[in-house]
Amino acid sequence: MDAKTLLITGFEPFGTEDRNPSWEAVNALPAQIGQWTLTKLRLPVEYGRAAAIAASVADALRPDAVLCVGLAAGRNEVTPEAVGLNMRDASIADNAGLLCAGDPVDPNGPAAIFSTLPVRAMTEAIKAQGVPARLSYTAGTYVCNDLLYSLLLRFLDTPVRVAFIHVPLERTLPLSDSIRALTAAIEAI
Ligand code: PCA
Repeated sequence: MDAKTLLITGFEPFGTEDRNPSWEAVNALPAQIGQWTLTKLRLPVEYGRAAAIAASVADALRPDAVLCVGLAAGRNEVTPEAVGLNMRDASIADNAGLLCAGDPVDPNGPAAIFSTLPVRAMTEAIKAQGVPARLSYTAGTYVCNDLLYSLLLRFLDTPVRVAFIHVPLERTLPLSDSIRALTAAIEAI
């Protein structure tokens, strides 16, 4: 099996939560999963800046794939995301205080871009581990979607494939299940 490089990102805490299970789960992963060597990156919950940091690390690392992970507080399943949307719209500001109401991520970009990793197979692999999962058709319109859309646009027509997985709160799904889900998803890439 060919050795492959994965850039995997999680987010710092935001809103009313003082921990973000996306980073806690990413940080707990081993350095190697199957054929994948992982580089882990913790991102700020800021429109634009999270994607700029991830893109600059990816430019230096030249990974085969970028897998971003975030918290979806209202969900009780692990949800790989099928699509990134060209919209910023949320009732809460980002961690830099920026509030967005229907703004584009990129005024010149397409309305939406499909994920370029096999999100359906990743969803099935998570379910096969006994962890609740569902393929999601919206990553929301906050910073997670901003990151997904920006990276999909940045690496469109390049060999670098991109996807995003939302995990629930730790009081909804134990962190150990989110860690198992991410491991299964990476093995399914
Ligand atoms: N979840 C937020 C942003 C950071 C995170 O972990 C979201 O779903 O947009």
